[in-house]
Parts: sequence; C-alpha cells; structure tokens
Amino acid sequence: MSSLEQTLSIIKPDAVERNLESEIKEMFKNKGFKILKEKKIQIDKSEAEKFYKIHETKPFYNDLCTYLSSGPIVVMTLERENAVLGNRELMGATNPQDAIEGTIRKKYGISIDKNSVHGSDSIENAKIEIDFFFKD
Ligand code: IDP
Ligand code: MG
Repeated sequence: MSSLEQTLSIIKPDAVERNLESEIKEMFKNKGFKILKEKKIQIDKSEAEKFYKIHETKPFYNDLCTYLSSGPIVVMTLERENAVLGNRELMGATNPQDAIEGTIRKKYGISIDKNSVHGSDSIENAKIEIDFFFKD
C-alpha cells in the first residue's frame, strides 16, 4: 500500500555552503518529490536544540546543535507517495561512508556530522518537524 505523504527535508550548512542547493533539489525532483514549501534561513542554537531535542542525551548533541545553527540552511516540505521512507532511501545512511551509490549522502556528504541533509524518520515526526518550521 502506498499513500501521498509529506516529509521535512533540510539541506544542512555544509551543503548550502558548497552551493549544492540546486543539485540536491534536482535529486529530489528526479525521484518524484514535489517541493511544496521552502525557505532559506539561519536558526539560532536554541532553535536547533529544540529541533534536535530527541537527541539531547547523545554525546554529539551539543556539536550537532552548534553545527545546524552555524550557517544558512534550506528547509523544505516534500510531497510524494511514501515520502518519509522514500526520502530516507534517497538520503542514504547517516554516515556517508556507509551510504550506497546514488544517494545524496554518498554523493555529497563529508562526514557523519557534515552529512548534507536531514530527513524526517517517521510520519509522526514529519508532521512535528513541518510544523516546527512552517506553522504560521
Ligand atoms: P539521521 O540524520 O540519519 O536521521 P540521526 O541518528 O537522527 O541521523 O542523527 C541526527 C544527526 O546527528 C545526523 O544526521 C548526524 O549529523 C549527527 N550524528 C548522528 N550520529 C552521530 C555520531 O555518532 N557522531 C556525530 N554526529 C552524529
Ligand atoms: Mg534522524
């Protein structure tokens, strides 16, 4: 069974900094994703801490939040059939070294922390994350 879904994607600072925004959007479009909403913003550290709250007990939490707030990011609502899982597949493994050919992280990721993209990991979290960035 498939169903039309929305997911949140972020092009992270390392990719925006290398001007990879249009290449990455092209990869989404080629896989059938529609970009419903998008904005380029820079968030402050406290917003990054809120966004990544699920990871607050992890040893990398502080560095992760410093990093996400270190430069401009592009946040997008993507829509497609099975968008959540489809985006996770297109992104590839968290560590670019483990990502398979054809994925965004394989192509553009630098390291486990500078891995170029974020994508929601469940339908429930996608709703929360879309609201986080796009609720009026
Ligand atoms: P995901 O982005 O593939 O969903 P998560 O486990 O949700 O991966 O972790 C969120 C982000 O935290 C990752 O994208 C990565 O940038 C960073 N991260 C995850 N694990 C590590 C680690 O072991 N060391 C440093 N950074 C990490
Ligand atoms: Mg995650």
